[in-house]
Amino acid sequence: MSDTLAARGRISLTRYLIELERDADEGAALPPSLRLLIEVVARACKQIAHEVGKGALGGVLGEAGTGNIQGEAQKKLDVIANEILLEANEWGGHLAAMASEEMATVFPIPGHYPRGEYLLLFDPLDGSSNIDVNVSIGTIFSVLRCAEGSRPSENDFLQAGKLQAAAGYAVYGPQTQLVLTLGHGVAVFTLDRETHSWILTDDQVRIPEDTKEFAINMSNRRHWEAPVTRYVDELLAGRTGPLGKDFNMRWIASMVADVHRILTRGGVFMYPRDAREPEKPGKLRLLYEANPMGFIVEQAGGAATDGAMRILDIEPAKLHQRVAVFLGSKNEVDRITAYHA
Ligand code: AHM
Ligand code: MG
Repeated sequence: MSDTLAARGRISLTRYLIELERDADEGAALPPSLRLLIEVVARACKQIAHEVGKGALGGVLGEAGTGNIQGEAQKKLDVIANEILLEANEWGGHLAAMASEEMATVFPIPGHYPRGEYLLLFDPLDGSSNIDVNVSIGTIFSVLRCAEGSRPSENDFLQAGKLQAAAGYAVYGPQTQLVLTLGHGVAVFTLDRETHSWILTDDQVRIPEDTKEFAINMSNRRHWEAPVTRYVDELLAGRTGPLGKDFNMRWIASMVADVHRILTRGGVFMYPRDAREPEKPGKLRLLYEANPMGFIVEQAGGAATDGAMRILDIEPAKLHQRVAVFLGSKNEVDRITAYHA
């Protein structure tokens, strides 16, 4: 730990990014407009954290009374967080357009603001079912480059996850943390609630290759496909089964919180496709959830697949495309992927 950047003193997110911007050595310097983008998203996440923290006192709990494109009922905080991210990001000149899990179509930057070279995608409030019960929730974001030229359309967003310029999430839990990758590892910042600044607390995040912990919503067992049932049965068989060791289970029902635990101490997260909605391959969204989380997990030494292929290699066909997700400790993700073969 003593050799990490985080251990060398209080390094703010701004300083961390400025140092990456100056880092011309490896030809991998962070472009100033991408730095601005990350700073703006991080500032918006602080504002969302503030709204989340108000709870019943701020009237932010409960249903919004509207539905999103996925046919899911929106919570008030889904809508509030979406608005915060749009307002924070529309005027800075760093973006060409945005897309959100909570909006039917893409949001082009209004014509009276300068247009930048990036596309921002987000799940403004992940883990919505946990809002009202005061369990960790988060914001997930992904950054793509935009082809130059005409007004961006949905097509511009349909890029494989391996092309992401950056990805991250904020987790609103006992601590508020921001996890970020720019393609050179994963850094974690903790919100200092006294100074309201993001301070680097880990820049050497590594997911152990082996694990004894898994995460899946077991209530869907009867709807799973055979490889998933086989694998989970083996996990449950523990020491006396083919895997030869006991496994523990956690399921928070906030992907951000489950992934955050896996980044911290390892584990395997699964949201398989199942027979409940046969036309939809899984619950989670490729562009707002699976791609950014897949990028982060790989950058921390883990793996992410849909059972058949690497998440980051999937060519998206639709903005709100869904996908099966297996991610986390490499050896277990490899095993479940092999079971699908
Ligand atoms: P959301 O973005 O509407 O909150 O939905 C995504 C969430 C994930 O965070 C979580 O892993 C999953 O849905 C939980 O689903 P379930 O309630 O089926 O267990
Ligand atoms: Mg979500």
